[in-house]
Amino acid sequence: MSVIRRRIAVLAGAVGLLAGSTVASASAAPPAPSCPEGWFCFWDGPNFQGSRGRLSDCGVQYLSTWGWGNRIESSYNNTNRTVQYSDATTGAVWFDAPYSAYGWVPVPNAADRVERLC
Ligand SMILES: [Ca+2]
Repeated sequence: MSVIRRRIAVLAGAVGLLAGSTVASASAAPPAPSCPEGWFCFWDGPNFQGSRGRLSDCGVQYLSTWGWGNRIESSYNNTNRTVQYSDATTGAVWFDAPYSAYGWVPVPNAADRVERLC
């Protein structure tokens, strides 16, 4: 009889552990957007959804060169330098700090120029 009671106690403990881990994963922060170290990435949709583009070079690049003009809605700068986006039509300019993610860029679907400041 005591063996059975012990097994029941072990089972109850296992169930408690499972319940605890479920609660922990539900409250965990969302995973970081997928973008390799040393690159800056951008997405067609907000919150890192849809197609992803990525660049790494220093200096100015025109996004239409890569088919990315006026498309970007979220971005993640996984480099050690600031990345500057701008919209030639309105003159709007915004910055992605090093190692920072932006689920919604300040001016969506407007960036046509990007510059990694090195
Ligand atoms: Ca878009």
